[in-house]
Amino acid sequence: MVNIEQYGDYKTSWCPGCGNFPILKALKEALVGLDLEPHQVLFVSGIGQAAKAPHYINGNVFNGLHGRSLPVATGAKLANPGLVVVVESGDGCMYGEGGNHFLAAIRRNIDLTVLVHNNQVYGLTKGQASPTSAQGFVTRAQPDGVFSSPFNPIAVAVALQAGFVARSFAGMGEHLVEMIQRGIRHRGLALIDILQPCVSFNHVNTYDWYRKRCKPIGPEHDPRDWEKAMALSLKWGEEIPVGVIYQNDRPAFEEHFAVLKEAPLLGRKVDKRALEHILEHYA
Ligand SMILES: Cc1ncc(C[n+]2csc(CCOP(=O)(O)OP(=O)(O)O)c2C)c(N)n1
Ligand code: SF4
Repeated sequence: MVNIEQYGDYKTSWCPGCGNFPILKALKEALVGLDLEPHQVLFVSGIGQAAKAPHYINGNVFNGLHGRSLPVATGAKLANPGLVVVVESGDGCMYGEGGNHFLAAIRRNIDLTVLVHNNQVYGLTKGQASPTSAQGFVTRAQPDGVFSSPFNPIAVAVALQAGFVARSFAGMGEHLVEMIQRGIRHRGLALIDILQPCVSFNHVNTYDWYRKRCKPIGPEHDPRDWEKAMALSLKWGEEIPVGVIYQNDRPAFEEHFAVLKEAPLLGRKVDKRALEHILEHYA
């Protein structure tokens, strides 16, 4: 049996009270609950406070460039489909700098679990607006308030028929553990947008603000009903639905490759003659 100590307990550089702490705890609990050993998991991230999460957990890690976690995670999953690949990102890293990769990964439906620590702000670079900041949100860089309308990651993911789309909140530990576990079990791309208070640079969307608004989605919602999921994805304000918003069973990207059906690419020997033949062809 796997235990939580195997995932380590590290000193972090996060501010006391940051919403990243409960997300990291929930991730460890989810992995332990699924009986996954650290060596079976690859954590991939970009740059930002959220992207530091893989530094504070035992497992395989690739820390890439800002916004570039998904291409790395895709390559790793194709090379070794047996790995559980968890992508950890901030909202800026995923929906801003990595926006196009986000769209491509959803369309491909790669079997990745994408955890977005959504604090509606750029935390690491000291509080500029992010793509999910509300209109009118005042920062030192946007003293007159944000002019642009916020990016709705849930609506975009549902519109593109992502494999699994869920929302949770850092202050709802058990709910978050369940969402992460369901995301990991899902074969295909699983997006879990996690509402994460940033106690230093977002004084609007606080723990209390979310606690008053986050409402678990009831059993009356069928996540396989795309039109209802689309309508639910647009709900935000006095009531914010948390839970599985949309799910489907379309094949994961890696299932389309005949070459992967034989065995993972990882560990295969290079056929030198075939390689020489290809190189000669392009010489
Ligand atoms: C290409 C590129 N652009 C900008 C930066 C500067 N930068 C580093 S972290 C960051 C914002 C991170 O915000 P977010 O992804 O929301 O994560 P958080 O720190 O809030 O967890 C920015 C703009 C960078 N490192 N690389
Ligand atoms: S700046 Fe915000 S997101 Fe970054 S560690 Fe501090 S509270 Fe967390």
